[in-house]
Amino acid sequence: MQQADVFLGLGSNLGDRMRNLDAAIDRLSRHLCIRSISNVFETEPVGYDAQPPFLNMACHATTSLKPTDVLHLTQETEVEIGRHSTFRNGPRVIDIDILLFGNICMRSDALEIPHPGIPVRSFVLVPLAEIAPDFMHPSLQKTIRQLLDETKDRHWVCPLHGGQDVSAIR
Ligand code: PH2
Ligand code: MG
Ligand code: MG
Repeated sequence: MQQADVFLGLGSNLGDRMRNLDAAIDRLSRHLCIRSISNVFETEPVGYDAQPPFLNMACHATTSLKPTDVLHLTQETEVEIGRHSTFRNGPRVIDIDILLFGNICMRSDALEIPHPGIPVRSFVLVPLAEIAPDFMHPSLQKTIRQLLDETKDRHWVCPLHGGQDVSAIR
C-alpha cells in the first residue's frame, strides 16, 4: 500500500506528562515512520475545567497502515503507557488522536477523520501549525495556518521552555 501522511495530536495531564509524551513517540516510532514532531505546549484544559493543565504536541508520520490499524496502534499505545478510562474531556495519562490522514474523510462510531476538534481547539492547531502550516484540511479546504488564524478558541497555549525546541533537550 502507498505511504500516507498521518498527523497525530498527543496530550497528557496526569503523572510525568513529558515522559508520557516521550514514551508515546518512542512506541509509535516502532510502527510508523516519524517525520517530525512539534514543540510541546502547556495548555489550558478544554471541556472540563477542574483538572491540571495539559501538555500537548503534534507529530507527522508516514505509514502504509490503514486508518483503523493506526487507530488500534494508538489505542494499544495509550494502554501500554498507562491510560485508564476516565470520562469525556477528563484527565488522562496519555491521549493520542488521529488528526489528519492524507486527504481521507471518514466517519464511523470508532473514528472520525479529520478530527472534528481541529478547527475549534487551539491546543491542536498551534502544535499542528508548526509542523504542517500548509497542509490543506480535506473537508474545510483551508490550510492549518488559515484555521489557526480563524479559530475563535481563546484557551491559553504556552510554549514550554520559552519556545526552545524541546526535541533538542530531550
Ligand atoms: N483533550 C481533551 C479534552 N480537553 N484540553 C487540553 N488543553 N488538551 C487536551 O489534549 C484535551 C483537553 C479530550 O481529548
Ligand atoms: Mg483527544
Ligand atoms: Mg482520544
